[in-house]
Amino acid sequence: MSLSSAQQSNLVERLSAACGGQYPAEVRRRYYISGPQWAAAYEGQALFHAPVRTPVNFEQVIRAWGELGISHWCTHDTDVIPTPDLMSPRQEEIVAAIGRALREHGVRCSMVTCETFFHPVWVAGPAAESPAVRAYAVRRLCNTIDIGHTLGASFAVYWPGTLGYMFQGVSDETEVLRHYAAGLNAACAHDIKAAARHKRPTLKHCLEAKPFEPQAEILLPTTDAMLGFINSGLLEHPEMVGVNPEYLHELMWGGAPRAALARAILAGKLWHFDINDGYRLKHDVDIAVGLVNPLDWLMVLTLLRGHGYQGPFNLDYKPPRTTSRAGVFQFSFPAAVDRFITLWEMAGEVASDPILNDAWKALRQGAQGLEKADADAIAAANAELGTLHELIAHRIFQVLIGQHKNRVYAL
Ligand code: GLT
Ligand code: MN
Ligand code: MN
Repeated sequence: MSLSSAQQSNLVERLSAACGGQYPAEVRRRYYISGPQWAAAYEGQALFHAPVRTPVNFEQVIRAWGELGISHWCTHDTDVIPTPDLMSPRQEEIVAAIGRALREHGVRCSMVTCETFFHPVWVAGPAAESPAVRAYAVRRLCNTIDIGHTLGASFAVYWPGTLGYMFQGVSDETEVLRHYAAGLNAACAHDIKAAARHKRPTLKHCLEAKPFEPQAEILLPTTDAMLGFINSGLLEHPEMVGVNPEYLHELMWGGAPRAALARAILAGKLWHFDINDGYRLKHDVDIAVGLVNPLDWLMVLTLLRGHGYQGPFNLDYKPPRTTSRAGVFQFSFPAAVDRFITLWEMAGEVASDPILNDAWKALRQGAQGLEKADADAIAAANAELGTLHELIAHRIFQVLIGQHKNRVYAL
């Protein structure tokens, strides 16, 4: 028996009532969650994939965020302004219309980002050999900053995309990185003036790394590389520049996202965070947060809670191609938001769990009175305490599945 299109929609509606997100919009609005224009508008296209969903515009996305309780919206310049209209009177009209839509639907713009990877002008990257390309890149960066201030954004994100190469020897890596730094320096200098003009603080400029794609080799492939670059001496305003790690991008190179985030926290540079999920050493599949690695996500959020992370959680995931246009708003985004909120609250339970706190405290204290002891004596005195490592892992799994609150299973 085949289901008609209307029957299929009814079925999806019925099932998404059970698993498509349950929290009221007012609850969702308490969290600093942002939804990107490009994520909602993604039509399913890729190198081997034709688009499967119809286009949506910023009015539709901002309205959906308002209804769902996704408090913030963010965008690339060209997600909303066609390239030929950038820096033209048409841009002003579009930006004004975005401002009206945000006000009407009670959504705020958190972040703007400059697309420096899609249009043919960027074939040789945003820091290309050609001075004309680089001068154009600077105009685009400055323009994006102006749009950000006009819309009330606090962050600018830079994913350098094609900053890398297909063939060695075409360019000198040190020179490309100097060019890239010059672009950021121009952006920061412009921001200082733009912020004064708008009587606002400067934006927080956040670098986002991705280890593979769209070049064969990437010059700044990890968040650690970005942190090194910020402190390389090439930036004129390193204090204005931080990082926007993406969970999956750290996993893609085989790293531990929680450890990468810890290093950014220590550097005082964890300002913005792209939340999603996926698999190690694979493509940038941008699956919704927690669908692949829920335990790891619980631990990531425990770390961020413990360090008082205050920045946005940006839903940089792509609803899969198999999800219909209606499904994107009906359950894909609400379910992702609610899973994030659930994991965040569970992270609070991990942090305050009495059993875990007993174990952590005992481990931190360690065996006492061993100031003058030798290696064997120290090892022997701590031998039983080491057992707590595994116990902690068992307990955290219990929190993940609700057993710490006496959830039981049919046996
Ligand atoms: C692109 C990339 C994302 C970045 C976006 C911001 S563009 O989709 O894969 O991870 O966050 O430029
Ligand atoms: Mn991202
Ligand atoms: Mn990604």
